[in-house]
Amino acid sequence: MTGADDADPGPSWRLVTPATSAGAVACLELVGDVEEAFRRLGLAPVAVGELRLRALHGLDHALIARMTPNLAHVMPHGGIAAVRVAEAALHAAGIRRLGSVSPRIAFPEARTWLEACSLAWLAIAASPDAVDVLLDQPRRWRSAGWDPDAPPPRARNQQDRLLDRLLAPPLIVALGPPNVGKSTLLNALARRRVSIVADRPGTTRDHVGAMLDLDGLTVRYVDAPGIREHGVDPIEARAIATSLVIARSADLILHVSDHVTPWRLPAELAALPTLRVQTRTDLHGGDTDADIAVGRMHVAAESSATKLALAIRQRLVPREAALDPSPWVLPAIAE
Ligand SMILES: Nc1nc2c(ncn2[C@@H]2O[C@H](COP(=O)(O)OP(=O)(O)OP(=O)(O)O)[C@@H](O)[C@H]2O)c(=O)[nH]1
Ligand SMILES: [Mg+2]
Repeated sequence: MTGADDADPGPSWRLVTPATSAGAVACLELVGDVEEAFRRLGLAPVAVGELRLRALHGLDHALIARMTPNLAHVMPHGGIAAVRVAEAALHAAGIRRLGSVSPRIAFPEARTWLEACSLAWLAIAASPDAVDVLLDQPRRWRSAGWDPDAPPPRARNQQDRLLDRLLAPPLIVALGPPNVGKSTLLNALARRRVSIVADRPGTTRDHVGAMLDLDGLTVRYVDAPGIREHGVDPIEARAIATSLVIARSADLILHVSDHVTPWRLPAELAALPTLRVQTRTDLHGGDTDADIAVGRMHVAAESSATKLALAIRQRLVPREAALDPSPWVLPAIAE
């Protein structure tokens, strides 16, 4: 890992908070020659360890936190337009934009390289369950006799890649024939009405996406239109085709059908990890070869939704993987 300011002593910056969604406060990180950055931005200096409110180019006020000689956080209001204006001011001041910053620079409070990497991932990890696992890494590395300031002594393995799903949300796509309760499943998992439900085939015309917390694992969930060949207009046919393309990159396909509507996954998806979900067991009874059977599903149906959430979570990041005391070789943070 190299510090962003190793090669170039001039100031640079990166956006820490997301560029495409609004928040109460945004965070822009100044790296390198921070004094020079303040001067170019027309800001009065802020000493190391100080937190100051400063007018930013007459357009907003920003809290400025100066952590170290070569690191400061500039925190204006977090509206998308406000951040764009701040970005334009940095650009006009000739301050170079970076994709990311070495964790050792971004987290000066970290005592080791591993601690810095864990904190860097903690700042952007998607799942609540990532917190405990990341914070436990220094202890796990010590128990394994690994040096927290040296590259890990083994390559990343399958277990590491499973845990990566706590950092970036895995993709789940629910596929099945029309009118078997796919959208009802999404609403029950989300505990709110995200997708329209009706007792008629073709209710979901285009795919519906949602971020869900399934027992501590954050996932990207896509509810697809019912897959059918007959009685489909060209728009629905395109929506079905798009869902099948999205499904090709799924980490898990939910193969959803009820007892009276047998259905096969399209051949091109057959090799993907699949959880077979049988729905509407209260109407049509149970089956034998499904991985999980659910019935009486509706938004308030806690027990079936909890059972399904646990089953999905277990397929994607088994509890045992998170609790396994062996160290996690974290993915590299792009620099
Ligand atoms: N009795 C009962 N009805 C259910 C259950 N789950 C869904 N339904 C009903 O089944 C019908 C179809 O549900 P949807 O969730 O819209 O089905 P879908 O698979 O999304 O349908 P398409 O979007 O058309 O593919 C609705 O009337 C639901 O209320 C269940 O567990 N029990
Ligand atoms: Mg639907």
